[in-house]
Amino acid sequence: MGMRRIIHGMLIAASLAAAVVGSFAGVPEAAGSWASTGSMAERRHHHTATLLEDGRVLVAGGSPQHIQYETTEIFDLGTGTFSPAGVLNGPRKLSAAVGLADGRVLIVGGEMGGVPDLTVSDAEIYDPVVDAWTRTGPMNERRDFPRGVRLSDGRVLVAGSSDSLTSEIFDPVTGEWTPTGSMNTKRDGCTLTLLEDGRVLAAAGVDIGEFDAEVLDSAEIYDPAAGTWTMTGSLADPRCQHAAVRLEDGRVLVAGGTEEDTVVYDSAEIYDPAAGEWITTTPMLYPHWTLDMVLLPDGDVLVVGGAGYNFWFANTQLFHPATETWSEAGEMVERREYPVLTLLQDGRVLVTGGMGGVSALVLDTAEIWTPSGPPPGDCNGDGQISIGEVQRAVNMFLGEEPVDCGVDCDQNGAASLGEVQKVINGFLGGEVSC
Ligand SMILES: [Ca+2]
Ligand SMILES: [Ca+2]
Repeated sequence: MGMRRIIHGMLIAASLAAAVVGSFAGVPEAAGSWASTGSMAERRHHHTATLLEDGRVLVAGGSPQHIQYETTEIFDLGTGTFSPAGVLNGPRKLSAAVGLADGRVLIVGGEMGGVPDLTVSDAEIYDPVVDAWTRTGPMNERRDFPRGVRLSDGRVLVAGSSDSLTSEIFDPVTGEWTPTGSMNTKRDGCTLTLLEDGRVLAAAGVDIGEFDAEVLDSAEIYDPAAGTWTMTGSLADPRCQHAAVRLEDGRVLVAGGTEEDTVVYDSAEIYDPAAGEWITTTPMLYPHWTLDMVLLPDGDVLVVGGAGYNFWFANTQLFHPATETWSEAGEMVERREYPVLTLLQDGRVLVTGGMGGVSALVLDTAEIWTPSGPPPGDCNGDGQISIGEVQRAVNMFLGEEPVDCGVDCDQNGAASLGEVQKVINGFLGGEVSC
C-alpha cells in the first residue's frame, strides 16, 4: 500500500472522527444490557435463587407482601421460561439457600409467616433428580435471617440471627447439624464469604438489642479447623443491607448498604485476608442498598440494587478490580430493590423478583444481563481502540485489507461506514459493542 493511500485513509479516519465527535456525547456506553425474560408464576422478594448443575436456576420461597410461599420454580435458560418445581414442606422467606457438592440444594431458616413472623429452625433439601424437597435435620437455633456458605470440605456453615451469637454446621452426608463456635457479636444481616484458605469472613450487620439496634463496622473470621470466630480488622463504615463478593485475587469486596434508613452508601471497601485489614476503594457510581452482586467470569463484579427507602433503582454497575474503578452496566427494564442475582453458566446474569416496578409492588418479572462483546475493531484484544486500529478499520472500509477484528458487526462480509464509526466511537473512549 502506497504512502498516498495511507495518508488518504488517515484523512478519512480524521474526518470521520471529527464528524462523530459532535454526536458522541462522551458518555460511555454501558458494558452490557438487560432484557426481560419469562416471568415467574409468583411475585417474590426475600426469595432464594440457586444455580443447579444442569444450568437451570431454582427459585424458592419468598413473599409478595405479608404471606410466604412454599412454592418453588425453575428457570430454564434454553426456553427463557419458569416452570413450577417441587413444593417446600413449609412456607418461608428470608431463608439461606446453598448449593451442595452433590447437586442438591439446602435451604435453611427464615420466616414462615404469622403475626409476628415465626422464625424457623427448619431445613429442607431439594433433589433436582426427583424434583422434590425433603426435610432434613432441623438447626439447633431458630434463625430469622441466616447466612450460609459451603465450606471447602462440602459441609455448610450457617450463622447470623437477630437473637443469637451461635453458628452451626450441616453435614450433607449425615443430614445433621452440629453447633460450632459462637460469634463475638450478634450480626443480623451480615455477609458471609468463603476465603481462599477455607476460612469464612462475616462482615458488618446489625446487633439487635432489646431496646435498640447497632449497625456494625466490625468483622470476624471463622476458622473451620479450630471451630472458632476471631475478630479481624474493622470496616470504615458501619453497614447493613450491604453485599459482599470474593474477588479473583482472594480479597473481598463489600459495597453499599446503610447505617440508617435515611442514608444509603455509595462507599465500597476491600478486605485483604493476608493483612486482616480493610481498605476503602473507589465509591460506586450510585448509592445502593438491598443490593446483590456477582463475580463475573472476567473478574469484574456486577452490582444491582435499590437506592433508598421507597426508591427503586434500575441503574446497574460494574466494578473492575484491576483498576478499582466502576462503570455503567446498563439499566434494567424494571427498577427493583432486593433483587436476587444468579450467574448463569454462559456468563450472563439472571435477576429475579425484588420490589419496585412502577407501583412499588413485589415483582414476578425476571431479566437477563448480557455483557458486551469486545469492542468492534479491537485487533489486539486489549479492550481499547488505538488510532492504528481505526486506520485498519478504514482500510477494511476502503477494501485495502480483509474485513476482520470484529469490525463487520452485521457479518455481511463488508465494513460499512456505520461499522467504521463504531470503531471510532471506541477510539473516542466509548464502550461500544456491535
Ligand atoms: Ca486494541
Ligand atoms: Ca458489515
